[in-house]
Amino acid sequence: MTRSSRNPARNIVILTGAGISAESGLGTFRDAGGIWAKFDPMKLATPEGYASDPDAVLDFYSARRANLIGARPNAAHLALAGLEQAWMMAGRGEFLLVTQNIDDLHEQAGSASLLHMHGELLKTRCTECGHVFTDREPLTRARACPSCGAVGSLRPHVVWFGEMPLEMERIYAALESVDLFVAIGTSGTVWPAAGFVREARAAGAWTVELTLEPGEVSAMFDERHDGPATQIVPDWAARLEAV
Ligand code: BV8
Repeated sequence: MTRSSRNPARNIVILTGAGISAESGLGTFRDAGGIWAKFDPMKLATPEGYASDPDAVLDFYSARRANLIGARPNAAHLALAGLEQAWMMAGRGEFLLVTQNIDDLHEQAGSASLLHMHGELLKTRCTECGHVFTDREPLTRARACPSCGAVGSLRPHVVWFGEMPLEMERIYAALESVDLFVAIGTSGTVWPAAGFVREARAAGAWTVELTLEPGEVSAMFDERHDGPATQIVPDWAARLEAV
């Protein structure tokens, strides 16, 4: 199959990163003033960090969880939810939204065919029994697991550095038959997500990147659009719906 933006795409995979939520007031990671500029990810987003100072890690995620409670989806999130509905109504093919983000703004916007490869900030996991539950409360070591009753075993249900991202088989299966791969608001810094564009190209897909500025794998994309997500994503989605 020739790689061309002209083939009306059937199977689409969209990968989003922190940049799509930036205009909803949630911090990115590597932009100036980003989260990792203020906090050391190796101390706060690794199993080793959690083992050596659980209270510091639980406080870090509790603060991000509190910050998320008031956040709302922006025009870019809403445009992707609208594109998914149009795609499914037209019976065009498969639609999968893979997000690296741990916020719930895609859900709030109405996205349904969605998976969080790095977990979810509003979910908590028990390290004793593995129970995962929706949780908007601050995380502390004093809390007990609602399932097994263990105390001091709760952690955020997010994927830390060195941990296996979630639903990788489902993602790689989708990338094997993708016609159109779109990365939105991600710097292409974190693996294995940064390598998805390579899998998509190997499947013969047309690849598009929509971010504020080029990132670490931008050269691998067939097509790029620079700008704030709330401006470039709705325009891009509207053009795609019209194809
Ligand atoms: C793993 C959850 C084994 C926690 C996060 C090669 C292969 C495999 C692994 C590695 C490898 N090399 C190195 C590794 C290890 C590591 C890694 O990638 N390290 C990096 C730092 C080099 N990877 C891992 O440990 C992963 N696990 O590898 O397991 C394995 C191997 C193979 C296959 C399976 C398993 C686990 C990584 C997950 C870590 N957890 N988050 C938390 O959030 O606290 S990662 C964290 O950074 C975020 O979740 C986010 O996903 C990620 C990437 O950040 P971005 O989303 O891209 O955000 P960033 O700030 O970087 O960029 C913002 C972008 O937005 C920019 O492009 C900017 O221009 C743009 N932007 C800004 N404003 C706007 C905008 N765009 C549009 N509009 C705007 N307004």
